[in-house]
Amino acid sequence: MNLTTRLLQALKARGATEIFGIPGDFALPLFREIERSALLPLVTLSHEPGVGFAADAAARARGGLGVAAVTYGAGAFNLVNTVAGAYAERVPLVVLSGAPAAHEAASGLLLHHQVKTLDSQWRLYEELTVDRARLDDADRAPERIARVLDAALARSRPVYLEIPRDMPGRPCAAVPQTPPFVPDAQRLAACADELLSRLRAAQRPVLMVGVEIRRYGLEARVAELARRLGIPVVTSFMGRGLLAHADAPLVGTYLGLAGDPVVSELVERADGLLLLGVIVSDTNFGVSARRIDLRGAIQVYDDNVVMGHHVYHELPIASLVEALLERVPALAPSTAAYTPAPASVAPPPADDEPVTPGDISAAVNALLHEHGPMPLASDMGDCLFTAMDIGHAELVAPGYYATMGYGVPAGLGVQVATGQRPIILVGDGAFQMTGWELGNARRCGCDPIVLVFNNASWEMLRTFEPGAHFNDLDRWDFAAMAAGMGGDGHAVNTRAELVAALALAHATRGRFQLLDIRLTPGVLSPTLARFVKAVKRLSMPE
Ligand code: TPW
Ligand code: MG
Repeated sequence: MNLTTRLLQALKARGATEIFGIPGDFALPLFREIERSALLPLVTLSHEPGVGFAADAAARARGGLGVAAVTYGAGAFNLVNTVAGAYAERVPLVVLSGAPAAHEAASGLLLHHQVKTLDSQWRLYEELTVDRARLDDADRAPERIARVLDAALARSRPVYLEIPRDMPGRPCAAVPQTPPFVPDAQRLAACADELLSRLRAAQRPVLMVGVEIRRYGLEARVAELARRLGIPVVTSFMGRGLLAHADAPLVGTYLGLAGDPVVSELVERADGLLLLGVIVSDTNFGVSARRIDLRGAIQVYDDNVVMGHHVYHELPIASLVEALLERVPALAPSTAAYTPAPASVAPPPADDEPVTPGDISAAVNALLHEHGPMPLASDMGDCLFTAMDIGHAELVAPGYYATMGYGVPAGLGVQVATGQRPIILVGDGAFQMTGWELGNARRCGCDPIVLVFNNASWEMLRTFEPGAHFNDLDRWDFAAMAAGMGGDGHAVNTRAELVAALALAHATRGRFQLLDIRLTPGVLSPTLARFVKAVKRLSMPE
């Protein structure tokens, strides 16, 4: 077997179900072997940012590795922002890049796609990945591939493999399995005991879950732990959608002043706040009414556990959760003192009023209530805050890194990897960046429902810079473009049209359905309106 076959087997064994990519001459031999081996389907898109976002969302939605394959230089540099986002948001994304062969590198000529040196790309990726290897030696390739892919999974961050173009067809041995890391048993025991005694001493303990519990496949175990401990659970902003299908005492999502006051009160008044896999970022904690004393909290993140002045290193979250479960017997669950208010499921009135973002969340809530859950993929913009007003659905979104352009390719990634039809939420500005990837939906076997928040504006920026003209966009006719890309477009101006178009879109399978929802600039979702008010209040001196 050759190097590509061995690589694909190793990717598959680590959860990958497809490869997103765009070829180039340095990557042609790799793509040729990928296609010939037929081990993993190759899904080509139009632009490398789409490739990166789709692979990232595939990994988030199904677990295991996401894979993006590109050519050297122009391809790999085009991918950079998406890998940065995956690093920031803890996604095990594997970048496969073609590269010049060793004899070409020695030719003395500058090679096309080269920047400063032939290593410029490698050095740039050092900043974006937790491990890297150049597969320029078929004998050493198996052990390098194992080390790099297992680092991606263990640390839940991107990695980089550079494959010189004379290598993909070389004979190669099988890729070994890396034995799982076993943490120090005494340290693990001491940490679990201390953590539990702190929680038991608390009058008002709260468990906040973040993205790590999804990345490490721990949702069911964490739900079990929460039930046994009998403590209320909230998700972070970025963790929205976690535990959506688990039986956990889930109260809601913590959004500080922008969110449900019951949840905010619970978190901000907690005297034993356990942050399990939560990224302690401004998007998760920036708009708190009362500053949360993180030194009083228990933070489990990135293989470290921090409690007060005690720090336990090299304790993977999965081991810790198991150690806690061993110590907390499966007793009758304590009284569930907190029951979230059921989300309203009434659709907006079918009248001739203009649509607001709040009408969109209401319409989606009604749709999901009637027809069952669908995963959401959201871009950055008011659409992401609208997603917070949609009942507890699975969600992939760039909640912390906050890059635009994620929504449409992420929706394709979700459907390719899980087979589930998604609802994509995207602003007009973000659609202008990567919306064209919808033209690939038919070929990928995808038929997402795409809700374009068309407010002719970079509205989120306008809220902070109200006087500026540079945030104005033209009013693009996205509905008219859909047919040219192989989908159906629906222009939506009124609430009656919104309800009707959403029902029709849901009933129509096999083609993407784009609702071009014309919004009035300046009209925000309820959550974004509260968020803006909170940011202005917090940044304003008394
Ligand atoms: C890759 C900065 C954050 S939000 C925003 C910009 C330009 C406006 C988004 O406009 P859109 O949505 O999509 O029409 P809405 O609801 O606000 O009208 N470049 C990148 N990422 C980010 N985050 C920016 C710029 C930004
Ligand atoms: Mg907009």
